[in-house]
Amino acid sequence: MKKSIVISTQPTKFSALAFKEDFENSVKKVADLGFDGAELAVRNPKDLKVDDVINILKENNLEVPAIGTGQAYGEEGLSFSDPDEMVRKTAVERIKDQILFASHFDAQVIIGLIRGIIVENVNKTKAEKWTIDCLRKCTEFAKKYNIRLTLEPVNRYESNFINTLNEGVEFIKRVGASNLGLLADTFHMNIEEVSIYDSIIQAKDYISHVHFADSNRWAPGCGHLDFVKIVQTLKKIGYQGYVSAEILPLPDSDSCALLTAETLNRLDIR
Ligand code: LER
Ligand code: MN
Repeated sequence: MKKSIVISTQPTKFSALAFKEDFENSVKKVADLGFDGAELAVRNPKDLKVDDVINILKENNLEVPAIGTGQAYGEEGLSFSDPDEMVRKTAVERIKDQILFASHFDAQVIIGLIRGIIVENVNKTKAEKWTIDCLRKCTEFAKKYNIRLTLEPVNRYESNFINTLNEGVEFIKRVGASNLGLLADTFHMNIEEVSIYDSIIQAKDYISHVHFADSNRWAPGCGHLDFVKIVQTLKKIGYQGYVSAEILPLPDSDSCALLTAETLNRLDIR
């Protein structure tokens, strides 16, 4: 397993980001702390100087395991389950741009909050079908660039569908794309799963990326989750990908990143 932490390439209102200001400086700090990679949270790749981003990561010897895409939902309302066809189409176009951006790093593209919520008076079956159609369009496009997408179950307070790992697996089966995996986020799992460990084991063939945050979304080690057991379970299923800290910048960015690095080293993530 390898370790990373999420850095936003621009300021944003999404709170669970250790770093969201001064991109270059944040990348340097993450490299100095010994992380193997930096997951990038990107609102719109078209707003970025892509060559500069590539160079900064290269100079600091950091991989990019995944690209987070939720800001397009949080800040622009783009989503795969919106009743408005134009909104869904724009969401798909945005993810295609994210796939092109991800292809510079061989990163996975996260489908988390961008799936949206099933809004009032919309039939659930219909909204799921729209979401599946969008996911099929994106996975087809991603195949041309050898890029994987990773579907993230999130807790009930952030979306009203795909909340558990098992619901994620069932959804992935319905999409039927070989390049769609599952993202297991310990913060959401703590709210939704009966057993974090059993659900990891049951979803073992699908998990392609992992987000780490403690029960309070602080750095791992700052809440009441049993990360020793979580890591043991990930090792048991033979997970060899990244664990990426998606955490609140508390008490401040530098301290939460340091706490994360210390905990992940103690847990022998390598
Ligand atoms: C949102 O809470 C989250 O965990 C993100 O990774 C989803 O895009
Ligand atoms: Mn997450």
